[in-house]
Amino acid sequence: MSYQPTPDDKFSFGLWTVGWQGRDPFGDATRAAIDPAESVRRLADLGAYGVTFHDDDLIPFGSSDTEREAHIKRFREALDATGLIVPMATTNLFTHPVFKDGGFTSNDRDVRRYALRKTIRNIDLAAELGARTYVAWGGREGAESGAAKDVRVALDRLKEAFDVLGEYVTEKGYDLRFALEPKPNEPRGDILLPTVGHALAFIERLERPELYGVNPEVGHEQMAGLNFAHGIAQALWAGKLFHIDLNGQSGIKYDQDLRFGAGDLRSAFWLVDLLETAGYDGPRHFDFKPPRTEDYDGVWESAAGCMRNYLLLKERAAAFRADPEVQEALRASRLDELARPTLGEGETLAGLLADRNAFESFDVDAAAQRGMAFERLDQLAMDHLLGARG
Ligand code: XLS
Ligand code: MN
Ligand code: MN
Repeated sequence: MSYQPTPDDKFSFGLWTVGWQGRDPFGDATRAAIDPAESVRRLADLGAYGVTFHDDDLIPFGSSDTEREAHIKRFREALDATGLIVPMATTNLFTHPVFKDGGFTSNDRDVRRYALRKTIRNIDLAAELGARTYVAWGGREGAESGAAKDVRVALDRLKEAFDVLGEYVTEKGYDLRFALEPKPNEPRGDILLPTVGHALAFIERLERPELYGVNPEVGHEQMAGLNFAHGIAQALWAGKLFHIDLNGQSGIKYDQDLRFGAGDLRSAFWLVDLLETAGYDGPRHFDFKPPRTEDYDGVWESAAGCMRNYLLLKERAAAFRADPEVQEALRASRLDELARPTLGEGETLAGLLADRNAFESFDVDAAAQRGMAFERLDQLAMDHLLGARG
C-alpha cells in the first residue's frame, strides 16, 4: 500500500496548525508568519483535500473592510488554483483581550453581543466558501475561581448564543451545522462543556438539537484521562460526530497538540479502527502544532506525518479485522454475543421475569468461571499494530 494521501482520504488542516509560529506562555515565536495562500498550496501538494480557519487566521483582527476583501480574494484564488475545499470554519473568541472572560458567556453583556456578531460575520463567509460545518470551541468560556462564574447562568447564556446562531443559519437557509468542541481546561482553569459527554448532554437542551453535534479532539479528552475512542463511539452512537480534531497527546498534562499518531499510539490505532469500521465519512481534520523546535521543513514533515500515520494505522486496523485468527478470537471473546439483544426476539419483560434460567436456576458460579479471552485478542491487535502479523 502507498501511504501517499489523496483527496479521497479527506484530510484537512487548520490554517492555525501549520501557521503556528511557536509562541507559548514561556517563549516567543520561533517561526516567521506564513501567508495563508502558501499554506493552502503546500497542503495541497502534500495531498490534503481541505483547509479550515478561524476568522482571524485569514483576516487579521482589526482589518478594514477593504483589507478583509483582499485577504479573502487571495485565499479564494489559492483554493481555486489547488482545488482545496473549505469543509469547516470557526471563530476566534479567545485571542483578543476583550475575550478574557469568554465570548458567549462573558459576564460582560456587551462582549457577549460582540461575540455573537463576530461569529455571525464569519458564518456568512463560511457559507460563502462552501463550509458545511461550523466549529465552536469555547476556550475562554470558563473560570479560575468559584464565585466568578455562576455556571448554571453561564449555561443559560451559552444555550442562548447557540439558539441565536441556529436561528440565524436556519433563516439564511445555510447548509451548515455546528460542531461543539469540548476541552477540560487551558486557557481557562476550567472550561464549560469539558468533555464529549458534557457537550452531548448540552446539545439536547438546545432549541434545534439536530443542528448541533460535536468536534472532539484527541488530546482534549486525553487531558482529562478519558478514553478517546470510547467518547467517539458514544458520539457516533448518538449520531453526533459532525467533525473530529486529530492530534497526539502523552497523558494528562498541558494540551500538546502533537502530530497525529505521536503520544498514545494504541489509542490512535483504536480510533482509526473505529472511524473506518463505523463508516464515519466526514473530514479527517488535523488540529496539531508542529513543535516550536522546527523550521518550515519540519512543519511540512510534521503535517505529512499526520496523514502518513493515519494511513499506516488504517492499513494495520484493516489487517487486524481481516485476520481469520482475530475473527476467531473475537468470537472467543463473545463479541457476537454482545451484538445479540438481551431479550429474545418478541420476548417481553414478563418473559424475562418468568425465565427461571435467567435467575432462579442460573449457575452464577459456572458463569463466573468463564474466561473472556480478551488478552489473546488484545495481543493479536498489538501484533498487527507492531507489524508482526500480515
Ligand atoms: C484549542 C482548540 C482550537 C479549536 C478551534 O485547543 O483545539 O484549536 O480546534 O478553535
Ligand atoms: Mn488541542
Ligand atoms: Mn481543536
